[in-house]
Amino acid sequence: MAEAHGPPPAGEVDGPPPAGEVDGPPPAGEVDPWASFRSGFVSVVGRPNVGKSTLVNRILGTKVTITSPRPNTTRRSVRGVLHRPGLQAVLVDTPGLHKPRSTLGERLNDHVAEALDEVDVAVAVLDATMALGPGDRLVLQRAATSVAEGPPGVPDRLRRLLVVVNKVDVASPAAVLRQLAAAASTVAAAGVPGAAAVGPEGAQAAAGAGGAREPSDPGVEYFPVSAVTGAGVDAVVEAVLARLPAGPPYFPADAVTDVPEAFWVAELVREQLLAVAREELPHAIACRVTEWEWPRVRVEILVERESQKAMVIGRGGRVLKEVGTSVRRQLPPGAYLELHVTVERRWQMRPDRIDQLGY
Ligand SMILES: Nc1nc2c(ncn2[C@@H]2O[C@H](COP(=O)(O)OP(=O)(O)OP(=O)(O)O)[C@@H](O)[C@H]2O)c(=O)[nH]1
Ligand SMILES: [Mg+2]
Repeated sequence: MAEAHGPPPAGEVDGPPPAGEVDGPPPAGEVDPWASFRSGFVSVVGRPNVGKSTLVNRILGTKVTITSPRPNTTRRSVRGVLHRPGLQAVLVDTPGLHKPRSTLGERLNDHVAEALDEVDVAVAVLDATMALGPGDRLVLQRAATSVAEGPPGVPDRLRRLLVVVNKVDVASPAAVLRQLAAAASTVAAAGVPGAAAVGPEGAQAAAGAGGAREPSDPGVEYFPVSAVTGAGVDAVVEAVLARLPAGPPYFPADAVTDVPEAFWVAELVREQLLAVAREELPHAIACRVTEWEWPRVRVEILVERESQKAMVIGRGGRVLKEVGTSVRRQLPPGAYLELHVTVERRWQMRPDRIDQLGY
């Protein structure tokens, strides 16, 4: 990536202003400027490594969240804002829901639960190349329950669940069909009110051009897509936008993400390290900006063992050097990165350390 994508400089976006307060409420008697505006939070959930972050970046057309072939790459919810005339969708990329083996893992799952709380649209992502497993079923169940729970009085609440079968570029059509059908049966079996109307036939209909469903089916829609090639993604975007409820913009018109610049730089460093990492190393790595005197930025890289430190540095510092070069390419010109590797045993078990890292 040749130019800096992603968030604006630190401090410019401090998260969304309270609903309705973007330009202040209209004085009594005046027309509400946001009366016909529609907006909402769209949480993208799924097992680790199914392609959630790749999909979010693809939908936004810019990189706001890091991706890698390693599971549990995303460690906190990242919000990216999709602007359309009269519409604003806040896409929430979440960590992969998994069986936690550390305090960090529990924290990641907590982020998923939070993102599904009071969500406007839930996008459950599955990997077409892997048979539907217990983890996927849990994701579908949680997402279906979440959209079915609220808000009260909204008809067709399950319409707010979109199921995406991703990686169709590397899966056989038969595998894609199987996954769509398995997802639909799971949703139907989830015991969520309204879900029974969705059957495998609805999912089979969806296997054609993106997002088709039975005309009589009031519920969930299914989308075969490739987040990498972009195939089928437009249909997901259309479906998301069509489901946004009435509401004011949550972010200013020029906001792309709520990720602070310092966190973003640390994430870019971690992304490059994940690209070269092996075995147990991905989970052991954490990055944090410890000094920010732009253009000089100091990033601390945490690992859990001396042997991992050696891997991250590489022979003669080769790995660190490559990482620095790749990250600098994605930052504004002139950035000077200082990368320091520190060993800290069991940091993944320490809530205070996890807080400090921003996960
Ligand atoms: N072939 C193919 N690969 C994909 C597709 N989408 C994502 N990937 C790859 O799958 C891997 C995981 O992608 P991510 O977007 O990081 O997955 P994630 O679901 O965000 O993973 P976690 O953050 O770990 O939960 C990366 O190597 C991606 O390049 C796709 O549509 N096709
Ligand atoms: Mg991710």
